[in-house]
Amino acid sequence: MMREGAPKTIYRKDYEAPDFLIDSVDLAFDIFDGRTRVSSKLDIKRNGTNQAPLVLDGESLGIVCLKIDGRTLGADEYRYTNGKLTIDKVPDQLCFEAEVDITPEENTSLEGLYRSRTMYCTQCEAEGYRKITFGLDRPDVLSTYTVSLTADKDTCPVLLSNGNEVSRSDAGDNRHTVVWHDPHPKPSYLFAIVAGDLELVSDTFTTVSGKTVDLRIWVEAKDIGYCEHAMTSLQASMRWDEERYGLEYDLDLFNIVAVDDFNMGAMENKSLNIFNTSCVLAHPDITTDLGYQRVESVVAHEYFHNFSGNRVTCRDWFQLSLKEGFTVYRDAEFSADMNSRGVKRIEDVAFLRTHQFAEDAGPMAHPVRPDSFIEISNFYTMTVYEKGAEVVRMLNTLLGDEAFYRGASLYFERFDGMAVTCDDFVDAMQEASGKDLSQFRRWYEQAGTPVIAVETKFDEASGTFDISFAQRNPPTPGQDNKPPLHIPVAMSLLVDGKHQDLGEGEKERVMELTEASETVSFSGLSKKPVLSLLRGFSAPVRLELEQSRDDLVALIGFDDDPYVRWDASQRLAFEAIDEGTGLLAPDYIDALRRVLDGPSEAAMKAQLLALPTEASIADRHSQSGLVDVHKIHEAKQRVAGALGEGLREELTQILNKGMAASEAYAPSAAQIGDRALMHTALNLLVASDSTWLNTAREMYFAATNLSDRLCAARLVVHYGDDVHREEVLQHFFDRWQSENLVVNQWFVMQATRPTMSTVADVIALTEHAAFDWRNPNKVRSLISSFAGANPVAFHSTDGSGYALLGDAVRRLQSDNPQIASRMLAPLTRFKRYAHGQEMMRAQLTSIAALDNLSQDVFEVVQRSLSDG
Ligand code: B3K
Ligand code: ZN
Repeated sequence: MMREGAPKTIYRKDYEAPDFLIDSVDLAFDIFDGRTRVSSKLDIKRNGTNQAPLVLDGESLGIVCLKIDGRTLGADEYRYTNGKLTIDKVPDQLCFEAEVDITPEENTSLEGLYRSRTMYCTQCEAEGYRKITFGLDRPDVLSTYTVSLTADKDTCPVLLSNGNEVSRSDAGDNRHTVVWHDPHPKPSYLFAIVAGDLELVSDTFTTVSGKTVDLRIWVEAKDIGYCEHAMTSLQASMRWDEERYGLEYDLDLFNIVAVDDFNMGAMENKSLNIFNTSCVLAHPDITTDLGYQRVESVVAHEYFHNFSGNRVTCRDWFQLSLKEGFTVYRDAEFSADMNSRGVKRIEDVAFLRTHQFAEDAGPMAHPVRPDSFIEISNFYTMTVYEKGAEVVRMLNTLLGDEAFYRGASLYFERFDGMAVTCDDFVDAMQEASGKDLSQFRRWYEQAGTPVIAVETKFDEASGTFDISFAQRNPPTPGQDNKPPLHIPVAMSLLVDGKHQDLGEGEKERVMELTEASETVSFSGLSKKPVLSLLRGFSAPVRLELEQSRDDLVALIGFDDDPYVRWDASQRLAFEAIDEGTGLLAPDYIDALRRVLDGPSEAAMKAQLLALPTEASIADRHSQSGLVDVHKIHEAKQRVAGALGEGLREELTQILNKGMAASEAYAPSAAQIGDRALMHTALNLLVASDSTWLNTAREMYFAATNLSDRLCAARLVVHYGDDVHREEVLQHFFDRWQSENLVVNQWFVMQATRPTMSTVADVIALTEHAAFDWRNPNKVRSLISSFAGANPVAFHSTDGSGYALLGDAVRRLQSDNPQIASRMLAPLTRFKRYAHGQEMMRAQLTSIAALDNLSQDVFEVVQRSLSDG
């Protein structure tokens, strides 16, 4: 269902404290097949002195009865329109009661209370609570909740809500009731219930002070064998938050429920986290290495929200990055500690630079703390999450660990149980460190990716090296002129492969840029140094820095910063790809050969060897002109082939060693690195000579885990002949059709085949029995990976790829506005492309003309069409 009423822009500057607060909420759910009755009782008090009417949020609720202080309201005593219930004259303190009917079975938006396969579950963030019952559905109204659930004993044996179980009783008629109470006041967006037929995997965690916490993971019976990794990840997260931030879990029970139909990855409801099955289930047969790491990081992310988000929450949704940016930073540091720190950083930087930079350069660009929105669901973005995490990382870099953790502790103590702002967070950091962060706050206000142009000069006679920096902040929609930001730039200097002493024994220095242009000098150098700049990717900026091929080769070989090494190898790859012939300079091949022969860990070798994604090449090209995706694809394939050819011996060795490995599968950092390197090797070899597809086919049939199986299958499906492609696709489906998550990968592999005929294949697959428009994972696997990760097919010259996406959005947009709106992203950046702009625009225009347009899709389409 769409929101009622015309789309309305909401501005951050218009924030006002609520007119009323709710101390406690009593809810009773009476769940029947086809109808759920929700009874609520709210203890409301006026907040302040104005005599404003009581206005409660509530969307599409079937009112059965409303009462104030025990008296039933007549129909003339309230108005219920456009999602608001208004009662004009109310006392300063009152007990409001409502009985409403809702129909979770018909809720296709997957927001509010809905049904997924064998269970009922809720998703309230950001504004789903109002689809369940009346309330003040805003994050700055915190209440304690008591929740009673009544349902059929056979179909809903498990009844869960937040907090602790208080009682269970027989309700007659084969029904039962369970009552829950959560002692921690919380906003409505953290409320949750689950009712269904679920099985349990349980374990415990003993906190630092010796308290035993019950950990329960609830899944459908068929998935009971897939919970171990999530459980270990949860325990590791709980320990990490104690050790790193001094945060000890605050209840005796922590639940995770796995749900198959879910709009995003997971949700941090207080003590009742609800997860997309794709982010919690794991087993070598159904989960890739990346999948294992994703489960670990999402479990940690949601757990970490218990403090950064739940105990200290957001005052309003403009502050979303307060909880999301900080929590992404926390989970990234956790994953870095659990796996390879350098490789984790490279993966995150690659993602940010490719996807967040593109968002920041497109029509949806917005500050980490947005100034306005129509639909808040559209602002769960890479800017709010990933760039927001970079902003917190920069604070850590500027303050140093000690002051940063003091600032974090001050923040958690001072604002415990409160709903606060990004400024409150920076205030705590500033107070704890004594550092002036006034200019730094611009990172929250200014959209767009800063560009730093760097020039260097070496004076041989005096041994002086000057580095000058010029900072530009390009215009974004609604922000034309922006003052300079406070940017930490970590650097070091190498001479003959050695990091130089920059004074007082320091080998790395963090420079703090604050001006539009500035210069630093280093003297006493015996030779012109090689500059190692933006170490650790110390700020989310684009660097314009010319370095010679020799310098880049030296950085790959000798720098001790994984990001700088990787960036240097990417730059050599970019040059080779842009050059276009597929003839590779020997220094590039030699540099990579030395990497492969050298001591780096396997995962790092794989990163250094891997060519940039087509999306990141496109982003780079978009800086200086229009993007030609077909040309990029061909040029990259040629370079891949030449690399495979040039390194054939080394790659063959890696592959043979990998295929002979007999260790039992483990998602350990070491094994994951070995497999990544082997897969990169096979990819390059196949690009160089298609007879390697025979090896891929062998690997497919011999594989004992999904990572190997999928790497091999993908190669055969993408590059093999029709016979082998069909053979592998059929075999894969026959073997794994009962595993939803594996079938999703089967869709992805077909949707990303880089050829124009994929358009027809994807259209045909939407009719496949295993496809389901109502399941977001299926839609993402088939449609979003086609549009987002297959530029060659999506940008088919006849426009059929755009039409496919346009049709999918038109089909979904009123049933599930959130998914439809997210899916649209690849069409919104039409201005970047050399071809197809008009056809992309036509799709957007036709979506804009729909008469039942959801406000989610409306906002994205409108911003895209009015850009520039
Ligand atoms: N906080 C949720 C995201 C909710 C998205 C609502 N449209 C998951 C997370 O970031 O942890
Ligand atoms: Zn989050």
